[in-house]
Amino acid sequence: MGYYDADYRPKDTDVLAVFRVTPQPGVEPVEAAAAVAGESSTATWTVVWTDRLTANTHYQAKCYRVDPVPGRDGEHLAYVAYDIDLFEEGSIANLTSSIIGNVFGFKPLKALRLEDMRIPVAYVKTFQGPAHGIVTEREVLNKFGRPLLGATIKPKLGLSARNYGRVVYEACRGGLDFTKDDENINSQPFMRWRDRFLYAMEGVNRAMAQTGEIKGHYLNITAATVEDMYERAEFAKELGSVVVMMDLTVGYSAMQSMAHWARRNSVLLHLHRAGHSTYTRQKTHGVSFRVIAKWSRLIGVDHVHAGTIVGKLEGDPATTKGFYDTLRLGHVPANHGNGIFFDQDWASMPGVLPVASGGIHAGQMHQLVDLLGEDVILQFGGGTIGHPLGVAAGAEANRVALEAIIKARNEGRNLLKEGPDILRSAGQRNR
Ligand code: CAP
Ligand code: MG
Repeated sequence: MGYYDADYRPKDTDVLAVFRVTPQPGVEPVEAAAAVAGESSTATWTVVWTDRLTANTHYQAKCYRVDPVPGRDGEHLAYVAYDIDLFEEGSIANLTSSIIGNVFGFKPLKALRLEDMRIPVAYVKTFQGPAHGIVTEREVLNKFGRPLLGATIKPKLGLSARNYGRVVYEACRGGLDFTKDDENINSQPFMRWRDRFLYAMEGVNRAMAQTGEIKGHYLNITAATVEDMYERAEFAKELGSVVVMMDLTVGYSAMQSMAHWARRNSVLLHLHRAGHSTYTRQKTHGVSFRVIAKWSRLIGVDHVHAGTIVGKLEGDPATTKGFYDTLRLGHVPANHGNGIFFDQDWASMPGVLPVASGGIHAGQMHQLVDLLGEDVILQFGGGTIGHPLGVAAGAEANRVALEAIIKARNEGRNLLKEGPDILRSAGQRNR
């Protein structure tokens, strides 16, 4: 029906996608791949009379290449090109309704994974991108040449607002740049959102006065409705917060609304990728996080969680490097080793600060800085609040470890070899 065309040469303005397709037994890979192209663009399950009423075939997505995956029985990589006319300008909801709308439940497929996308410059330019970006954020915070440090307040749920504010204060005065609400802290009976905002900001303000540094607490504005989210964001701004936070669970349109709000109000916007593993983790089905990273940059968040390599959560170094490059570089070259299938030109769209978080601590600082670089936020929740000498001591340990590692790095020393020794000597000096 025209959805497979091996001679098609993608145009510079086409949106490209690569899917890992595992057809059902007996289904030809090319047939399955063409079905993916059809279902994610114009097709229904049969030929319809009205097909002939559309002006021309450029509305049909084209699968232009299908490659077997070496060593992975039954898996194929299918490359699909979509004409830019198929998408509404500046709408992730519309883009995703096409690309991942129906096709993942398709019967001829045993499994399907969206591995990567190339967003053409013409379409990139219809999105606002990060409200601030890495350079502006550093200027706002007056912090340069090192990763930023944060901590998620723990336990996740159950603290009263006043105790919560105490932890914010201790962590910020001890040396962190940010503290953070957890993904599932919204407005529960044990701590309503206004109380949390008031006590957290009191902690931030006291720590700023004491240290002379700019500090922030990511106030999670995630709520049942976008109207509630606006109300919470406005209150955060009124209290002088430099940053607000939302969870991926709020959905693409709510995230785009909040990104517009953040830009209009000059407040940094942090995105916690809560829920992503339900569809990013399986290697043959779902959506790669690298695609979510691209959508997040288009949406216009300033921070997004992007994995750690070390720590309690799953992640391998090459793939994680691919996520970080996708978020930070202006032009991302294709690199199959890192899971990046296409060159991506961001057309000067500012970068997003990746956040490394999940079971990490000061003892891994040399690995974290070496693997993730300086434009990153390192977040230690348990790794700050679990310190045997208290919250402020935990924060200080992280700050001292980071500064020791940055100093060694600036002196050109090998962190991965020397890491623990550098930390030990910094610790002794500190004592
Ligand atoms: C980390 C964390 C974050 C995860 C998110 C948690 O706490 O608050 O939500 O790191 O994962 O609830 O586990 P700790 P990711 O610092 O105490 O481990 O960054 O991969 O999205
Ligand atoms: Mg959390």
